[in-house]
Amino acid sequence: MEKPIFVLNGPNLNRLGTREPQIYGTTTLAEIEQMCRNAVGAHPLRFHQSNAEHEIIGWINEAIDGGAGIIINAAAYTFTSLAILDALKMFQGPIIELHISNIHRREVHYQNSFISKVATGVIVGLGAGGYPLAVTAMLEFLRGGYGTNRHST
Ligand code: CA2
Repeated sequence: MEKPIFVLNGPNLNRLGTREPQIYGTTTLAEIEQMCRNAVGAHPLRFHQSNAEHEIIGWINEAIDGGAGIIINAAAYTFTSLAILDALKMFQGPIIELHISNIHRREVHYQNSFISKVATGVIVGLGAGGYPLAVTAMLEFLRGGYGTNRHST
């Protein structure tokens, strides 16, 4: 059995599609999950969302024990959570950080991502469409197509 790819979503992303469509679009998280499942094909996929830091850390721990790769939109925890950073540091496989909006053109408190310190690659500003792109890129990483190192630099 192949190891699953984990797609992890942080606080408030359960509300996607319900407000601020000019920033976050109109696609719901359930629709994003389906987009990821369409993109991943036969490879196993775990898709989760939580508003609780400890639950996200629990899934990262599961990935450490038996996951192929992690795609993570940690939402506001991106900029606050050393605990999530510490957990990701223990993961040996590729990590793709993802944001629906382009965090780099937003307010100053969205500028310093802890997760970028350990991410193999980053996708920002492509809306919900960033998720299937991240899944496709992850499959390519796992195939060794972008080199076998966890870090692309
Ligand atoms: O652009 C992203 O994906 C973000 O990770 C979303 C986070 C924000 O803190 C990051 O800076 C960028 C916020 C998610 C808020 O969730 C919403 C859900 C529904 C409607 C509006 C926001």
